[in-house]
Amino acid sequence: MKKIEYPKGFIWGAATSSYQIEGAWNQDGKGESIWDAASHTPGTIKNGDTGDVACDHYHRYKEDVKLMKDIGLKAYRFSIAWPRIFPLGKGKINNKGVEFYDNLVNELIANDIEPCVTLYHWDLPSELNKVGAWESREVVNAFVDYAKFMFNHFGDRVKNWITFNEPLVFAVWFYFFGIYGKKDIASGIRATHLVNVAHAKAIEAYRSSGYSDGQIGITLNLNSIYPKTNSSLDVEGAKIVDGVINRWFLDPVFKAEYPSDIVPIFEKELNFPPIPKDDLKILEENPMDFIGINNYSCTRVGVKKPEDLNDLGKLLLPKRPEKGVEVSEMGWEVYPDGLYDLLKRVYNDYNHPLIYITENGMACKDDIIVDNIVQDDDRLSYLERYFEAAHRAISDGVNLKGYFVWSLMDNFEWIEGYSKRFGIIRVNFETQERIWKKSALWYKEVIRDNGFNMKK
Ligand code: GCO
Repeated sequence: MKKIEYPKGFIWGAATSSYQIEGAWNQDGKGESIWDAASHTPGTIKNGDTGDVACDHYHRYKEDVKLMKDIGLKAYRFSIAWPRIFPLGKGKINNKGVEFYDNLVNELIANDIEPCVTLYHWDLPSELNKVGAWESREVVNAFVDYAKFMFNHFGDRVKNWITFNEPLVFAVWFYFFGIYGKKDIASGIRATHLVNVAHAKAIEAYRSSGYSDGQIGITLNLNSIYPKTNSSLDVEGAKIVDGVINRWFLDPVFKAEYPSDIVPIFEKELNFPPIPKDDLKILEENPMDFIGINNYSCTRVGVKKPEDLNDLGKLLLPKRPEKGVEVSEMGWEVYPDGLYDLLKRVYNDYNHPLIYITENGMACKDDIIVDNIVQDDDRLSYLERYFEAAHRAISDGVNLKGYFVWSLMDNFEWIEGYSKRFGIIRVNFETQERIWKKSALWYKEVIRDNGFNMKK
């Protein structure tokens, strides 16, 4: 048994996002988002599921905050549905939507739970999709106006802000899969740059909002990338994949530049245009306070033929792990050392930033309920091992200040609908009953003791 203790004041939290839990998709003046539109399009989501009701958190937020309090959470990461605040993306404000988040934030604070707000977790107002989504500077400006409103209205109570959640997913994969209405990866790669501009401009707006006692950052989904073998093809392939999924997102927000080995590939393959110098200047002048990392797994790259190195699609498309490898229900490899390597790497390569793990967790089969407790031993074991990996990184000097488990409760898992459960609290989607899982009971003890005894 190994005793693991975290630094004093370590922030233990849990995370969710608006579309995945709120429901009330068209209530109290909320506008339509691209996820309302997608889930209402037959054939898009598994089993025809939608987020129309989801966890009904919009009506049950008090009960949910009480659960957070019972678990002992120090912080709660959630996102704002932009079309609840600005139904058309810009212009007229919807006061009822603002009121909902006022109530939620006040309820959290009354329970000593620190609110951590993500401004954008994918539910773009549909009206802004009509003007070009993330390929359009009009949308960048609308985002900055929305952010300004949020800082001014909530800045007195909210001290932790995240501009964007996972640009790789919403600015690349969504274009690839057609969530904005067209399937075009080149558009997606171009969009990543405008997302970075929007991020930097939002930071600029935050700094001039007068609330200088808070912090603002971005959340990236990052993975450790490993070549399958030591062959030069695998090593070269892993370097390109790392460039595209990690450095392409880290370099601009930390160094105001794009990776020099990837730019020529994108220029050649995807017609990526030259980046305006003024945009890089905005990034340079508006550094962030912290980096949020979402990590669940790792990526292994094997390349068979030299010409495959030029085939981005082939290199990047996720492959099933080899037989015998431990995987989650999503098919993602369980590899805690990947998180350890990642934390060390980001810390060392990007000038020792302040880091939060803003998401980590596991989907697993957890249907067995004994004495009203869900028996999710696999998730508990996963969390224990990932927590230990994070602790090892802290012991090595990494400035990791907090850990947000994904997710507080089972919810709408995007195109997987309700078929995958990530919660530490079970949601019965028929009755909306919340049921504790073993992992939540264990997490409660970890938070209470600020550590745990590692079984192995
Ligand atoms: C993401 C999102 C979450 C997911 C979670 C599990 O990473 O896709 O931030 O909304 O639900 O990661 O897939």
